[in-house]
Order: sequence, then C-alpha cells, then structure tokens
Amino acid sequence: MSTVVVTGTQWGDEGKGKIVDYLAEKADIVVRYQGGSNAGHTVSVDGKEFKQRLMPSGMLYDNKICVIANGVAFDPEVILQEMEALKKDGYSVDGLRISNRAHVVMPYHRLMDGLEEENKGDLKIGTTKRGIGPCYMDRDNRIGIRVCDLIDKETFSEKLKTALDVKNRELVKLYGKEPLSYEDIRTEYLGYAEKLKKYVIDTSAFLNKEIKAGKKVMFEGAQATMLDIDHGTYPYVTASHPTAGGVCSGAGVGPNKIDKVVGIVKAYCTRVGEGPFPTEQLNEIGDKIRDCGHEYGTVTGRPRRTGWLDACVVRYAGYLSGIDYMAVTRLDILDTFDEIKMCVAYKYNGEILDEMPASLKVLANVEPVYETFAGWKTDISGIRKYEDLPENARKYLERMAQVTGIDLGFVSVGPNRDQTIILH
Ligand code: 2SA
Ligand code: GDP
Ligand code: MG
Repeated sequence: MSTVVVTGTQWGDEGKGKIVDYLAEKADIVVRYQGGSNAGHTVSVDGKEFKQRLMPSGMLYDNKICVIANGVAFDPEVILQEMEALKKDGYSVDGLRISNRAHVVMPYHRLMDGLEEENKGDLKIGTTKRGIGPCYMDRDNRIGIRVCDLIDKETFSEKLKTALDVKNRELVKLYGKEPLSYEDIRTEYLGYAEKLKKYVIDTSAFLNKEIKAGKKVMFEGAQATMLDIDHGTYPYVTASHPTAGGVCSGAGVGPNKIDKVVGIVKAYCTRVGEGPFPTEQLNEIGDKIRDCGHEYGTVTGRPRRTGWLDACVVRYAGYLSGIDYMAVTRLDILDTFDEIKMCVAYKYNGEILDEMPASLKVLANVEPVYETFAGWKTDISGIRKYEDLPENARKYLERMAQVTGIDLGFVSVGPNRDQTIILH
C-alpha cells in the first residue's frame, strides 16, 4: 500500500473507524477529506472505546501524522475537545495538521442547521445539527471563513463582521430570533485560533510532497456513498462527497496518486435520518438487528434504522468509487440469525432495474428481490482465518462478492483490531 482510500458503501456507520485504525498501523499519514463533526467513528483499543468525530482515526497510534484537509467542515471547538480527551488518555496530538484552506464551522451554522430542519417540517433531512450543511453553503456562497482567516486576527475580525451581518439579518427576519453577539464570537474563536495555529499548514502541498517521497497515506472517508451530495439519495444526503472522488478536491491530490480503494460494507444495513431505504425491516427482524448490533448514532444517540444487506447499493458504490476490495464488517452480529437475506436486485412495476434509480419516488417504491441464506448459528468472533469461518458464512460472503462484482479483502468479526480476517 502507498495510498489507500477507505470509503463507506452504504449509509454510514459501516465501521470505517475500526478498519481505518486497523490499516493505519501500516500508514504514515491518515487524512480526513470531507464531512466534519457529523461523523462518529468508533475505534476499540484493548477493550476501550474511542469515539472520534473530527480527529482522524489514526491518532490512536504513536508517530502518525493525522491531517484534517481542506474539504473538511472544521469545528475548532470539537477538535480542541477531542485533543484534550486524547491527551487525558495519554496520547500525543503533536501529529495533527490542519489545512489552512478548510472552512470553519461557526456558531450560526449550528444554529441554522437546527432552524432549517424545524422549518422543513415533514420534509426535514434528519441532520446531525452540527452545522455541516450551512458551513458548506457559506463556502459555496463564497462568504465562508477559512482556517487561514481564523488565525489572522485582522482578517477574521473583518470576515466575521460581514458574515454575521448577513446571518443576524436572517436570524431576526426569517426566524424571529435574537441576533448573535459579534464580540462574543470573536473572542471565543480568536481563543481557539491561538490554541490551534501551530497545527495549521498547507496540507495539500504537504501531502503531495510526502506521497512523492514514498510515504504511505490513508484517506479516511466519513458518512458514505448513499449520503453523497451528488450520488446519494438526494436531498436526504450530507453536503459533501464521501465517495473516493472526494479525495481529489477534499485533500488536493490528483487521481493518479490513489493506489487502492477499500469499500466498507456492513454485513447488513443501517441508516440514520430520513430518506428511502429499500431493505428496511420495520418489524421484529429490524429490532433484532438493532438490539444485537447496538445500532444507535455515535454522535446523536439516535436509534438507527435497520435492514438486510442491499447488494444493489454496494454494487453502485463499487463503480462510483472504483472499489478494489470490500472490508465486510459486523458479520458477527448475524451469528444468532436462523436465516439471513440479501437484496440482489430491484423490481419496479414488475421489471428488474439495471441501475440505481435517481428518482426517490422510484427508489422508495422498488421491490427488493431477496435471496435467503441459512444462518451459521455459531460465535465467529474468535475466528481469524477465512477457511475457519462456518460454511454458511462463507456462502453469504461469496455471494456478496459475486453480486457486487467486488473482491473480498477483509472480514471483521468484532470491534477490536485483532478481530480481523485478511483475504488478500
Ligand atoms: P448532516 O448532519 O447534514 O451531515 O446530515 C445529513 C444526512 O447525513 C446523515 N449523516 C450520518 N449518517 C450516519 N452516521 C453519521 N454519523 C453519526 C454516527 C451520526 C449520529 O456515526 O452515528 O450520531 O447520529 C452521519 N452524519 C451525517 C444524517 O443522518 C442525515 O441523513
Ligand atoms: P463508522 O462511522 O463507519 O466508523 O462506524 P461507527 O463507529 O459509527 O459504528 C460502527 C460500530 O461497530 C462501532 O461501535 C465499532 O466499534 C463497531 N464495529 C466495527 N467493526 C465491527 C465488527 O466487525 N463487529 C462488531 N461487533 N462491531 C464492530
Ligand atoms: Mg459513524
């Protein structure tokens, strides 16, 4: 491996944190390239759980450089909290590098995220309310504040004034709220800038130099394919590009610098937030998946929606991101099921669909075509070799590879680093 992208193939929470942490052992640099503190990546080290929202999952090793690249919606308050928590647990954060071009999440972004959701009523997206969408909106509207502005007192003071004038007008006129205080925000954010400025660099220049020098770089996707702003179930998506293509713009590296793409596939499927989910099980099967898998939001604690694996979604993710290998996670969660289903195609108006429908009206009304597999009814969490997996588990995995057209690279049978089976 010299550069590898790790991307989610479903609706997030596939276990990207665990696989990034596992692969990070061999990497020199781990990079977040999109999203922000809406992510919730869990890493278990020696039985202790770390939940990272913004910090790259490589931080739990010594001597790794962890980069927050330009494509990230950067919340200084959250990163400082995460740095403190890591330091308390005895980890060094000296390897952190923050892009001078990343856009800063401001208090009005978090506020607007909540207000816009309320305003949408039944059409709400179910966001994490971390200000991610509004931060990217300001970037695209060209009134955003970047990290290079934050660490320059004069520029920050001017930019904040301009942006806050606009935001306060909206808050008062559109939402009937009190305006936010310029002085309070200025003081708070200049305090963050003071603490963070020593970590700020031009991360794309840095990454390109390091790649040229032969360093091993891993790009850690957050959220997932079906939440991609262009390719996901729009408008029920996040405001960035979790697909592998997002690395090029989000970290400032050329496509010819990417060697391998690993797609993370949860052995079943979950979604948080609104929007269509063809294989959702609103019944005792869905409840059992949620109970066995403890499927609750890492950031918000929301119960996740649950269902069977949708191989149509994984196949779609495969070509969108050019996935070389799948890392199938949480196979152990299915240990007690008598039978397991996999959606292998969609039917709409009696016809098999060849491609993922763009229209949500169609996607919400497709009929999943299921294949049924006998369960293995064995605890697989201690297995470390593929051939030692029960035959029924291997049949399920091999059919998954066949239907999606993607090779199996890893199978994860538990949250810990060592609970990983390597196939290639
Ligand atoms: P946002 O906040 O603007 O990005 O929300 C837009 C949609 O994207 C979904 N989304 C997520 N889906 C799964 N996991 C995410 N991270 C956390 C986790 C979520 C949590 O790891 O559990 O704690 O609830 C994540 N982040 C964004 C979101 O549900 C909306 O559908
Ligand atoms: P991410 O957002 O994709 O990083 O995933 P989350 O951290 O939100 O959710 C995945 C959860 O599954 C975390 O609690 C992980 O510790 C856990 N996990 C990852 N892989 C496995 C696995 O193979 N088996 C089990 N039982 N848990 C796993
Ligand atoms: Mg998550």
